[in-house]
Amino acid sequence: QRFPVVVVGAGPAGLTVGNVLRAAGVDCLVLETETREFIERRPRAGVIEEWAVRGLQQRGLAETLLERAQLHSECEFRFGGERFRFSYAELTDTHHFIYPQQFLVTDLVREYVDVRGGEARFAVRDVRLHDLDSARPSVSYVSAETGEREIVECDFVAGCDGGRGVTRTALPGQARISRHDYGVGWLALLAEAPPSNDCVVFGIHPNGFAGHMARSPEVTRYYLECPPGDDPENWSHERVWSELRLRLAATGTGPLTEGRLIEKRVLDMHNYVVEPMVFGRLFLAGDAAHLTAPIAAKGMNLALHDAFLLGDALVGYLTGGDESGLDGYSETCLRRVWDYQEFSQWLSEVYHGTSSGDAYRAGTTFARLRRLFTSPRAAAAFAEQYLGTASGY
Ligand code: RFL
Repeated sequence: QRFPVVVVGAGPAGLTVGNVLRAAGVDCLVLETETREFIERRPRAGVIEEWAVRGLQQRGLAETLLERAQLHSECEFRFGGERFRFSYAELTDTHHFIYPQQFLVTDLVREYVDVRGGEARFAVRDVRLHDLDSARPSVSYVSAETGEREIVECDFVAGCDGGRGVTRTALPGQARISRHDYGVGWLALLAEAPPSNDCVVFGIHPNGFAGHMARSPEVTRYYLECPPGDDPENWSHERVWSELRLRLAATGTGPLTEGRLIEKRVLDMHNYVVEPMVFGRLFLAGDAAHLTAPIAAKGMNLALHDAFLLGDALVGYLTGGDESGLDGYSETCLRRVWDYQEFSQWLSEVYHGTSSGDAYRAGTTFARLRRLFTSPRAAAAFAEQYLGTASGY
């Protein structure tokens, strides 16, 4: 079997690359270790920046999203018992779109397989990459149907298999992986409860950060800072809701709408960046190349940015022999990646400084927060980074 492109991983990155290729008539094969049903139900991200929505729209991939997503134009910081609204849409002329990741994945799979006729194999096992530094690389996997190892030859491999995939491990020793560990954990929760506020809320409290993010009219994501590696079982229903009430309390706010917790897991906050994102015929995209902890809600947005560039670059080369997109791919992606990494680090200090137990860090955290609400220029700079609208990436 032979395909011009094998895409490893059917997340937002891999499926977007697949769709861009199919729209240009380029054949590709998407390999995914999970079943289609599983990826269509896996809840993760939910905040998409407007430029990314427009990128999907330009590629015919945002029809359902535009019908169903909620548009947000403000967020709210709560600290010192007070609430502070931050109207970022006024400052940037752009919005956040709230659309659960599994809905986007569902739309992208449907479009790729059912509408554009793309090939995909789900529930494959033991994916391996071969001869990446040659002009004829190949990918092999164990098929779910036959239990046999299948080999697919190709011209390019798109490594879109996320933070726990295999494509990154195929990089040679000279690839640099920079890591940053924030030294904190977040208890990530999904509650079967309508949102308790009309926008995202960031609670900055001596007990630790708390976050509130709408996902849909029925489901809300909450976060609670906790020690890294903490056991989710340490967090009973009562403890979760009483900590959320405490850390998100502010004058003038209503009570939280509580509900059954349908997801409760501890995420250790750490980031990494792989440089370059290319080795021979392997091009990494999304979490396979760089992880940003959900601190700034950036991961899926970066995955889409890479996928737009990689999809377009592969089409340019495979349909017209234009090498420029592929040549500049890694450098162009990494500019936005590093910018978002820096923002994530800045925001992490805002969220976690107060609870660090270090009075100096708590003092500087409050200075950062106050500046957002007293200096229009600082507010504009924050909004630009929060929405990813800066030019010159
Ligand atoms: P994905 O989505 O992980 O997709 C990779 C796919 O590859 C499959 N796979 C393999 N396939 C073949 N062979 C292998 N060996 C394979 N190994 C794995 C996996 O099953 C999967 O289907 O990566 P991609 O496409 O790069 O997309 C990245 C995003 O998923 C990620 O950055 C975001 O979810 C991060 N994130 C958020 N990002 C945002 O932009 N906004 C948010 O609000 C936001 N909230 C979040 C988040 C991540 C979270 N978690 C669970 C870490 C909230 C949470 C709780």
